[in-house]
Amino acid sequence: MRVLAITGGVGGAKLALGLSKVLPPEDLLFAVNTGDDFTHMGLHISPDIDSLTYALAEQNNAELGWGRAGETWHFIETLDALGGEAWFRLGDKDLALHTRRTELLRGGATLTEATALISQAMGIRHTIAPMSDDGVATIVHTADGDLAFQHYFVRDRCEPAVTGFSFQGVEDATLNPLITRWLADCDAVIVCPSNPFVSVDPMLALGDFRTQLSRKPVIAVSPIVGGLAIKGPAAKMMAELNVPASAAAVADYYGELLAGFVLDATDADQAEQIAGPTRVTNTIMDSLDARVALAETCLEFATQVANPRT
Ligand code: FO1
Repeated sequence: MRVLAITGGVGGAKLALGLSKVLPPEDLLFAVNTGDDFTHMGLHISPDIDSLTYALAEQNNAELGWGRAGETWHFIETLDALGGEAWFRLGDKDLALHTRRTELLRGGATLTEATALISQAMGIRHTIAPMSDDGVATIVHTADGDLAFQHYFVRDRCEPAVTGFSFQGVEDATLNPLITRWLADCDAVIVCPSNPFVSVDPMLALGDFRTQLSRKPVIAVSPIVGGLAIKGPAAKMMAELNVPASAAAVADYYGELLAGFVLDATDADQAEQIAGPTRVTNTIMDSLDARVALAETCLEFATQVANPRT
């Protein structure tokens, strides 16, 4: 089965690793959000590409939930001592990745090409496709004004109450042709358990991606379990947007995009509230085995719902 996996940062990257253990590179492409990207200290930072890269290389920093394992912080601590901007913590090894990506981009490589070279250097066989090689910047609208994503997420620790989001540049950005080509002849699409608003929506806003997706069986895994996001501000955002922080509300939010929805056993009682096929299983990916088991369940479920959508 050929699959397109749509993912953002940390939560989605866990399932991504599970899928990479079950499907070979010729049957699995990752489409990853780049709305979190920004230029910081002159470096092009792509946080969700970083999270997916480190996850697939099994080098992710499990304690932090982002960044690289076995990190040291001499650069950022020295920068801080010199009065530099240290709110966005760049580990010493992580800094090398951002430097290498920036160098490649300055040399004329696309983000897709730079990502492929870095993936190769890290021994990753699967292809990571940035959602676009054009710049798209997620803007967080809050009661106190607009914030660049990393200012909201890291500098202000997701504290401001959100009123909405916009994706600067999305109207002029082109969906990565790698994704368009893959989608044309893949069998199913899996939306990994990422934040619907700031990890998945930026992609769905690109070009005719929604239309392309409507021709394929799309299943999503709930990023909300027991009213909480496994990681990140999704539940808080939902409360601030007056959307119940529940698995059923996420299914409802995605609406007719989905042919099926996977939710955690904790929320089994919500399954009957959800229109369309559901699969109740363990979605807490606290081990590699759990990541692989959920990946296998998703593939099985995708096969089950993969009737051609008229
Ligand atoms: N997240 C934090 O909460 N604090 C940080 O200092 C931080 C630094 C950082 C550096 C590189 C990188 O790729 C990601 C980093 N993140 C940090 C995570 C990042 O803000 C989020 O992973 C995404 O933007 C949301 O998924």
